[in-house]
Amino acid sequence: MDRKWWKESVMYQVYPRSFYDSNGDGIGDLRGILEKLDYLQQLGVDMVWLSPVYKSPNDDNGYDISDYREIMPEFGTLDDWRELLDGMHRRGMRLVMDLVVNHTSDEHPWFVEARKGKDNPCRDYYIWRPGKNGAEPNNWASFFGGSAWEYDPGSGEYYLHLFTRKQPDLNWENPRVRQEVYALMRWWLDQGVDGFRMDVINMISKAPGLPDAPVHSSRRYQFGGQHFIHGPRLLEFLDEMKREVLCHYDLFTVGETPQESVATALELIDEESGSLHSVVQFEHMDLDVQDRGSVQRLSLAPWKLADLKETLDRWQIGLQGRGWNSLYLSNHDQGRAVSRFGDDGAYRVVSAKLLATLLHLQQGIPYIYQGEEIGMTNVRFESIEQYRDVETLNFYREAVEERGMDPQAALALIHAKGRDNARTPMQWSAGEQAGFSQGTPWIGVNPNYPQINVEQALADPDSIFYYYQKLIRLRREHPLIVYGDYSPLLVEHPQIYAFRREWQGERLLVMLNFSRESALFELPPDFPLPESPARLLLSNYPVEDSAGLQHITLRPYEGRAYLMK
Ligand code: TEU
Ligand code: CA
Repeated sequence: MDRKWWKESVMYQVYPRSFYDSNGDGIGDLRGILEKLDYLQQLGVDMVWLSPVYKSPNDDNGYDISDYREIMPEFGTLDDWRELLDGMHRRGMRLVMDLVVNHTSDEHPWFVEARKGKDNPCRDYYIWRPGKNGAEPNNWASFFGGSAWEYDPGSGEYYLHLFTRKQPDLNWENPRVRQEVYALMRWWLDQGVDGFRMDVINMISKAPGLPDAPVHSSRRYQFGGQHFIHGPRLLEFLDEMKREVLCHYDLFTVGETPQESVATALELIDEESGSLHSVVQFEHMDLDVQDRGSVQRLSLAPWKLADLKETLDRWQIGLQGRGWNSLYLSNHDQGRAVSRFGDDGAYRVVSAKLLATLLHLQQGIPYIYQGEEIGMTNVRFESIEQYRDVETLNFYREAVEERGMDPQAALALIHAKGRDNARTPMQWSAGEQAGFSQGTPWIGVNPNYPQINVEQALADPDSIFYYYQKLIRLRREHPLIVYGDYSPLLVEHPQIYAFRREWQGERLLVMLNFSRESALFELPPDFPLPESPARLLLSNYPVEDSAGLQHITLRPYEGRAYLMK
């Protein structure tokens, strides 16, 4: 495995709309991020992934782009963006932009043209089909409810949209579309961008004939993923993108790839033959979903530690020596990590630190989602009117109004899994609107902001923020943490997640108690004892005992890391 700058990096994801509002219109913006760069530098992050900032009608909060070379007016201007990029570079940080090219907005000029008629030159930039037996061309469901097809009366045909009807899928079979995408990628790279996070990039190749999906639910529309996830020409398209664009720049590329397995992901990111550097995989994000094959993410089943260990260990071992993991427990599409995988009540602080320890001491790039570094939690708005996310609003309408689900039951699922959990404003202080805006924020602030905010965190030496800062610093000081081989320990233990890292004679022993009860860590008999006493590198509790490693009683959500030769 070659040493690379991106392998040694920690990623911070900014969701601009909710990060910091510099002009009091209630919407986060680029100048707001610029004002907070010193905060990010203090945390110590190396790369910043910016969720989309391009011109958009915001049907899906920027993941519906109407001009790839313009900044969304409410976020600012291209000059603001250039100032932000320059501010990051001057602080030794790199900027990763969000590349959304599986689909555009229906207000993109390409689609406005395409919709004018069947012989418009832009018509086959998108995927149009006549209906079948008076209905949609096939039975695919959209991720955001209803059919994946929208009827266009003007031409009497339907167009495909895997997401909302305002996000028409681009037709990657059309070489002109691919060249347009490569040109816009070069345009941003020539502005100085250091990488791309590629939105659902494994969905760009659809099966020929767009066949029906098998009926596996009583729903009218079925999940058609087998016909558009990791499709027949995906590798060809990405290989062409690599030849045409990626190999000409020193950049980091990560594909957002739902439903990829270790084996299929390696086709995309194998260091020898792949086209991308890493993928954001979803297996651990599906551990608490009722029907894992379904399109409906908003369902709830309790997750089990054994499954989390099995899943993440499989990705650690499966990619080892061949590809590079992206390590995350939350982002703008998921509930808050401490609420979902930790304990956002009595053990919020220690469990948030425990989760950070897991992500930052495995092999891969750790992702910090804005607010995760201060232990921000899920929100529980009382009424659906307080929610903004199109996925949530469509789910609520379909579940309650069409399927008769009890509104409280629907809200309970939204409280647990809704994407707005991650999109309430960043909590900067205990002041008005959590210091996010002088105006009225586009979405309500989480009522716990007086207790959970950056100002409090920076004033508390024992805060989650400083624990993240220490983790990031340790990664910089110990190549063992970045490059060390991974081996799981205590695989069967019901409470403890433990593993070992090894590199050039050094070893790191990590033990994490994922439970509210204490747990006894016992060193496996075949674990080679260190020649010299192990050194406690990090812990989320004060640790007095200097007893050996053989038997350690871990307190609720206690995590420790020992360094040894
Ligand atoms: O998310 C795609 C994605 O993760 C879906 O496969 C997921 O199942 C979906 O969010 C429904 O739960 C990316 C972006 O991260 C997301 O914000 C966008 O809404 C989506 O693509 C469309 O661009
Ligand atoms: Ca603003």
